[in-house]
Amino acid sequence: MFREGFVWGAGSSSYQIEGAHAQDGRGPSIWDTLCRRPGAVHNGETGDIACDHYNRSAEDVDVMSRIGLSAYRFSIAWPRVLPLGIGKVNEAGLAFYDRLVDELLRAGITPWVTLYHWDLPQALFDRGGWLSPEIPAWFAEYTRVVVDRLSDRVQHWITINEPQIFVGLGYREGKHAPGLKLSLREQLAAAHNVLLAHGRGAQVIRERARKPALIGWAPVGRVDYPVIESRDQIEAARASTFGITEAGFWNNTWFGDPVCLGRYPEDGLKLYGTDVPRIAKGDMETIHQKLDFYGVNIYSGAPVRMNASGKTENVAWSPGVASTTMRWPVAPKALYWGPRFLHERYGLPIVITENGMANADWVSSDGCVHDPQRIDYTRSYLLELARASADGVPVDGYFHWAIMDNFEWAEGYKERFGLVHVDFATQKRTMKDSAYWYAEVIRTNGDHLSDASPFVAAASAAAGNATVRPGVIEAKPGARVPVAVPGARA
Ligand code: IFM
Repeated sequence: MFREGFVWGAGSSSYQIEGAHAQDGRGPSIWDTLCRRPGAVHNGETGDIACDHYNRSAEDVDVMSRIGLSAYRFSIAWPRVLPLGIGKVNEAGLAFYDRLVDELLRAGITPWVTLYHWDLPQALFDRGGWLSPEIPAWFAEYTRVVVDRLSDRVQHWITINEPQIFVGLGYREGKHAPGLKLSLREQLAAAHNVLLAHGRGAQVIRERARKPALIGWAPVGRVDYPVIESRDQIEAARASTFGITEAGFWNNTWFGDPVCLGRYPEDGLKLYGTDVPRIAKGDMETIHQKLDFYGVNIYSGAPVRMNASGKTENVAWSPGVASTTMRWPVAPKALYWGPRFLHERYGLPIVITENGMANADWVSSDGCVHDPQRIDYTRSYLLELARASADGVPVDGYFHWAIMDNFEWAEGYKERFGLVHVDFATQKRTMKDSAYWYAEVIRTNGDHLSDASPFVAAASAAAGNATVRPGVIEAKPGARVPVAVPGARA
């Protein structure tokens, strides 16, 4: 179903789980600032404490080990390492990531490091943030500090997470940090600087990494998929997936084409017109660095159909369609068509860097967290990913979002995405049924997906009935298949 050595992971990001916002010299980020703006975040919640992962990483790695993860994706907090964004390095901050990497490696879990997952140092925002032409150089300096420290052990690097979202929600809609509503011209200038930062970061990793580096990024993937899988309907869905039809950022190609093809897409250039930023000589070469995998975050998708007059239209969801507590429709086919379209356009192996769902989970009276919806969601998405793999798409890995419940940005703590439940009052971790189920999927390299009614078994495993799923709870890190190197296939 999945090739040997497939990477089975889960992910997180620094501001969403670390807490310890003022500990050991960490500087403030734009999210610390936004959280203090009245009305910006649900219930006025903040990431000050979050999952307190900064002080509990050993316990958290232990849980990852029990699930049997072959890889863990986490991000580095730029302001923890460089409190002012550039200049003086905070040794205690770097030492935290040193420890975390060592703990992971000891547990047989491969670290996948994301350099930027939205917590820009406030000091850099005060100097212009993503609008400053200096930010690619700032990002290169930060990357150098991290790579020099961790690349003797870390080989998997993700430069930037979801540029579409942090530029779109942060600089266009004002819902995410830094909470701005700027003109399209300014939004596009910020986006161009993000792309340049990605390129500079990739260059630094390639030049300085002490072990062979595997570099990718993690944009979000908008997926329009065909309801009828005929040749012309597939082409219509592909065109729609890659088209830029509105002056926002909910698209793939404004970001993916420069990174992978070295040019902005024609339809975007036409639509954005005079708002397109000045492209200096050498910019596109900087942005267009060789990547080893195309990471992509996919949660949902949209069914489309070409009508009799040749126009592609969205097919309306039926009333009451299955959806998550974020109200994102459950659309497993996105995990077939997304990877396939992206691989066919960009020619890179695919890694699903995020996929998962928010659910109304709580600790039941039996002490377990029963989340059959998450099991069903993940199972149906993974079956589609397996289909993509069987059809020849080189899919190298899957990272469930998230390893544990965490701070869901403007939604605060009300949306739970984790495989592991976190009681934010006590910091108690409880593996959800889905974590036991995922452990079995990992242990069988996906064969367990063919069990069409895994819910009862997962619940029993959660309740400690080890006879139902022997080996799951006690799964030892050393017993798993070694992590494959994406791209090595060629
Ligand atoms: O929690 C976020 C993550 O930080 C970025 N991708 C989407 C997730 C769910 O909204």
